[in-house]
Amino acid sequence: MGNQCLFWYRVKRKNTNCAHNISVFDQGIGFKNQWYCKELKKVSKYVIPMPVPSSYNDITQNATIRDYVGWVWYERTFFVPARWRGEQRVFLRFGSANYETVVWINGVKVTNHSGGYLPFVAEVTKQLSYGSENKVTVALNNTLTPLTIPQGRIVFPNNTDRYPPGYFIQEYNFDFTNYAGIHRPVYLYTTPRSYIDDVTVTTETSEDNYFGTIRYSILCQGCSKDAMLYTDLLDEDGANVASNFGPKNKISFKRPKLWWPNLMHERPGYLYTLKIHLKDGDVEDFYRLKIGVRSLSWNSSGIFINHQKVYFQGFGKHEDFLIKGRGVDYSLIVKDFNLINWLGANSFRTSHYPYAEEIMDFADKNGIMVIDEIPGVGLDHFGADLLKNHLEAMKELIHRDKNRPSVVMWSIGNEPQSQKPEAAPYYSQVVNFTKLLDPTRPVTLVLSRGYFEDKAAPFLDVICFNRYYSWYSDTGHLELIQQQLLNEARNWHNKFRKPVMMTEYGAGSIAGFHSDPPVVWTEDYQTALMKEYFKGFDILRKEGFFIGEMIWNFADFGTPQESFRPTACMKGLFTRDRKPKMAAYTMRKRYAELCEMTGCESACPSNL
Ligand code: GCB
Repeated sequence: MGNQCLFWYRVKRKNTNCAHNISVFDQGIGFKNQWYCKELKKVSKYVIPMPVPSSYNDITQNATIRDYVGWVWYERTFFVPARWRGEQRVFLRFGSANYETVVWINGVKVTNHSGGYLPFVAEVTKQLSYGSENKVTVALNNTLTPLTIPQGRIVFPNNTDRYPPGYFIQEYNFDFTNYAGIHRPVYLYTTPRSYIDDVTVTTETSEDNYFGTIRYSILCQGCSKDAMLYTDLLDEDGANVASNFGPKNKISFKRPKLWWPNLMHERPGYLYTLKIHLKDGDVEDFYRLKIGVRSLSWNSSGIFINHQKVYFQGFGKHEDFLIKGRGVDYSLIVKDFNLINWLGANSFRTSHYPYAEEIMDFADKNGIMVIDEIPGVGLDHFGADLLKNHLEAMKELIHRDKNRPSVVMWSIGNEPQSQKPEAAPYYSQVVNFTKLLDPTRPVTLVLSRGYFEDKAAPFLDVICFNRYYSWYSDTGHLELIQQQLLNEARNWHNKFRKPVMMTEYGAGSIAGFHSDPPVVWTEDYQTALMKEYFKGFDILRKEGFFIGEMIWNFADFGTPQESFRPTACMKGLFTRDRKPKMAAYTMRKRYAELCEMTGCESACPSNL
């Protein structure tokens, strides 16, 4: 099955004037009537073509589909060649689908998954018909509840004067559109009977970076005890650098070509290939994994890569674009990395959920450091059931991204109600669990409550905080930014003795709006505000504990309709369709100057 395939898609019920007066209680109809055993177009006339990968929200002219909450059904047929029968195993893999997914092959349930942003896979060897047509059916539900990650709730207003019976709304604690659909590629792939299922790699370098060490551990499925594993390390030209064997071992070698972040070296993002060869009787399997050799460490005032202190200059992003919503778009990925380079950034945060693997591959290759965040955004209560789902999401994320050199920090969430006493045991458990799975990376949680009330900071390695001085507070008063920024950043550090970075600051601007002196929503105000922050950042950086600045946001992005949002969140350096605002030029200049101050001079844009 190709990855740009066309699914047939059906919403449970056709258009009513408002999406929200569909009752949530009769949404089991597709399950009750076993739609997975039928052809969708035979059970309903409301079947429309729907691309995959894509969000379904903005594909049609129908506001009901845009705002739909509940189960939708996808199906498509595909041909499996006869030569696939027999000696191999076949798997079906979804890059992601938001949020609850159930999958059938030829009417037989093969898997279900909760969570909107991480992959899931099912073995389908036995369910497929070889040498003939097959059918995959997917039921997908985007409803967010107090137990999903992220949280949401379905609210039934009880004012019958204002709302019809059964009317409900989906609420959630974040401002980006909760796009729904099969967002990432769907693949059918094969493996031999016994195969290499997983590899875990960690790397380190000696103090002087003269020696590099790669430790690996290989998980083999279906292998006999006589199975042999051979590992070769290949450089970017395919030349063999070193070899070893066995399921768990290390490779040490001299003069490694290190993985450096952009701006810290003239050749950032160097990747080796770890080529693993399994030989189990007459069965052979090969697995090629791109790896970067780097060391990563941290202390109370900084993060160090290859023993050099890092200063983050980047932004928060979103997976967001016109028409496709959150669907993977290869052209957009390459465009965004061109813009990241043009800006002279060295990092971004995957606000507020894990991004597609295709994006992460580019970050690895381009030396862009990533703060890898799970969708724990805006959590406002902290029970055991939620914790279970939170840990599961963490586990899936680390499983997916553990070998990526670009991932330099795990973020276990964004802006929770961390002043609540229950936040302390909750986040202490999430941090402990994360460290158990991966002790090699620092852990953060992006905070928005005050340093004086926050209960989660003691467990974190790095304090990341978001603040909108002179935008959400003291609107229009640019003259207050420096004082407020300096006080708050210093207080975080003085109280917790950890490195501090600002992961969100910014202002909305409507491209083309200007005024002098600046007023809010103009491009002039957005840039004037940024320049005030820059002054504060420069002072803080010299104090030693302040390790980075990430503006909100890389580009404007889609939000639910709100009277204070002029069609989207407008805090982007770029418009939603990637046209630079004044702020993009201001940032480009800032990042070039910062590189001269903190980066490797010969790697700065002006010297390349
Ligand atoms: C925040 C959130 C981010 C929002 C931003 C805003 O603090 O973390 O998701 O988009 O504010 O623009 O309000």
